[in-house]
Amino acid sequence: MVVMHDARRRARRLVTVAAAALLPTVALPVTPARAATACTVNGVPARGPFVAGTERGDLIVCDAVDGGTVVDARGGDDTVILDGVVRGRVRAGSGDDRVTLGPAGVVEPGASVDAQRDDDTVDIAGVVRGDIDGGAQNDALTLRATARVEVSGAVLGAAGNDLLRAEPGPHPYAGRADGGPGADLVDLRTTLAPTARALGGNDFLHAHVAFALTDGGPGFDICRVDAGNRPAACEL
Ligand SMILES: [Ca+2]
Ligand SMILES: [Ca+2]
Ligand SMILES: [Ca+2]
Repeated sequence: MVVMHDARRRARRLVTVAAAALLPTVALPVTPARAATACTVNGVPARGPFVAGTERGDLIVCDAVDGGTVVDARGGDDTVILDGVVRGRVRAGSGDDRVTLGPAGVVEPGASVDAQRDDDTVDIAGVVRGDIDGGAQNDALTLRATARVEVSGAVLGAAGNDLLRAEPGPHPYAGRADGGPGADLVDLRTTLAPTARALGGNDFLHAHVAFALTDGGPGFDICRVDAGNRPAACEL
């Protein structure tokens, strides 16, 4: 029996070697190298997979956040600057934080940037394909003229009375803009692409040109659309 098994194993090995020899020598497509996490925390380089601030106010700057990485500024009033591709998760923690997605910043699908608790300021000048969230309490989220929110992207006020404003720019807003619970001011001074969804709770909703759905949703909503599709579910 042992001899039989050995013979079979040897035969199998021979077949494997032969198959490998027959493989064409064409170059297989190479997936582009992903940038490894590259951040600094108060000037000290940090490479992940967990980039942590302290319970005090920190300055965290990232040129790349890889898919397996969590960046957590923790407590304190932190400044978080994202100036490259974000594939992982970024959290600003409690405290009144300032989170910036610079012009070279990209939040990829599945990635998230969450300012979390307290009154945060979120400034967006880059590309949004994932989620950017103000977190609980009263946040101010501003999309600069260079910002581009694609169909998979979402900018969310979440709980609290939030201000979500988009400055006029060349890229139509194609994703979701949602004040979430609370009395929000959603002021989109840009064009909404047909794929866009502008939603509110008890809100003031404004869209400059809407080829999309502007939906007051439940609650008392005041809606203004300068041109394009009329808003839905608005009380005023
Ligand atoms: Ca901190
Ligand atoms: Ca916060
Ligand atoms: Ca809200």
